[in-house]
Amino acid sequence: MTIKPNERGLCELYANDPERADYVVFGRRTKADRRGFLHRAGLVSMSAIVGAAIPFHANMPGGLIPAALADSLKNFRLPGKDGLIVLNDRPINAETPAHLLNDDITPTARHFVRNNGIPPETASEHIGEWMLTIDGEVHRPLTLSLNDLKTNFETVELALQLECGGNGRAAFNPPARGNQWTVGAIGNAKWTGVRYRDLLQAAGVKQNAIYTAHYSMDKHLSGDPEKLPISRGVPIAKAMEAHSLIAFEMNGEPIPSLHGSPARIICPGWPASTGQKWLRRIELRNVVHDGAKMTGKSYRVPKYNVAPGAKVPKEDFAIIESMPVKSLITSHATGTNLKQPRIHLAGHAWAGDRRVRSVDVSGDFGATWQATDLDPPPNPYSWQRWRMDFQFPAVGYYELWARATDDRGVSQPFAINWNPKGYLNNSMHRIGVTVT
Ligand SMILES: Nc1nc2c(c(=O)[nH]1)N[C@H]1C(S)=C(S)[C@@H](COP(=O)(O)O)O[C@H]1N2
Ligand SMILES: [Mo]
Repeated sequence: MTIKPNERGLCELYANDPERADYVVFGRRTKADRRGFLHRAGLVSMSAIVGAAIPFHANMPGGLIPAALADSLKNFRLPGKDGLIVLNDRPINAETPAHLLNDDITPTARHFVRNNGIPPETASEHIGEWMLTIDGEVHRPLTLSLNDLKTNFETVELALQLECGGNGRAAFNPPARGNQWTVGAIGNAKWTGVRYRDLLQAAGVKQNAIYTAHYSMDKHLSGDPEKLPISRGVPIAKAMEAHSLIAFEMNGEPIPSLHGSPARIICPGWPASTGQKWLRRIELRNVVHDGAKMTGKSYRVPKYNVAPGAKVPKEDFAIIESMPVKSLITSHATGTNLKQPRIHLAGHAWAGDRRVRSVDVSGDFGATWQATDLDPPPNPYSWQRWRMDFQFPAVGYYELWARATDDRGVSQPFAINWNPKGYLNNSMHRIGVTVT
């Protein structure tokens, strides 16, 4: 038996249904026959997950869950990534523990990954053939090579926050289906590319255009060529915003395959799903785009607050635009044992389309708050560093809570704002530390 195209990822299978995972990997014929053998497709998948070839694979008995998989998903390794927690391997989804996000510019090795489908083969030899089409409600449809992008338009380099709309979903109760992101589906890499609006202006936006539609080269998990894994878009005004990019470099290198080579969109401050990776076509439309993951309840929340577990009619959902104000403590990890009562505490804060006005920290479960020093962003839509010296009054266990406030005065809440699909959880980040 080979792995069906729509089979769940092996990580998820091993976590939830080890019997079935074993069947998929070892292909044993009956449940009674425990001694299967690792067939080719199984071997390829298993090697990919454990992160290396398995020299003695021929000796592996069926029913043996490799220790690296049996222990927990945290042992899965993604090539090119450092310390990420893999939530799923099909499609690949991995988040970054908060304490590994301490850099002002997130290194590529620590930037989360979220795929909805099967990434295309974008080996360097194909990049010369890559073309981007801009069509639909435009006066002059364009077809541009990577070289055209680089030479015919001004190149800009910006630090941009990219956060998955579902970041924080793991805290929802009742739980929401989907990747159980904790806090690490956020990154702030340096992106180089051209302004989305420069391309649209070159094509000439027609009066009746209201929305963009993004199309890419990745395939639907089912393998069905008629289906797209994701095709999102934004209102024309967001595409025309000076910090929305068609990027071709991440942290000074060509965008790696996992992050959408050779070019992708970044609409910073909005759910990162608006940032189509492996971009091939932008269509301007005279209606709100209705592509994959635009409709139904995808990337939408109820227009009003609802009680946890509430059933909300489809027509009461609205498309998520700006992400809410949020912050992380990144200088120390939960579980850290501190040997001195005074520490330098730091992290980042961001607020979708807005700027962060202040970040406050509490060490007494929210009874009192202390202001932190907050840096301005190096450019709009970058996250902002906050820092402070924090003094613990005595030895013991403490929780440190961080709460950011945006430039309208809106702060992060204590409790999550429940919604059916588990989006936009911006409740305060907490870490637990001991002082001895
Ligand atoms: N083509 C394509 N673009 C995509 C996706 C995808 O599955 N396919 N996932 C989107 C989602 S939901 C997120 S959160 C971001 C993640 O970007 P990253 O993997 O570079 O962190 O890419 C977005 N762009
Ligand atoms: Mo996402």
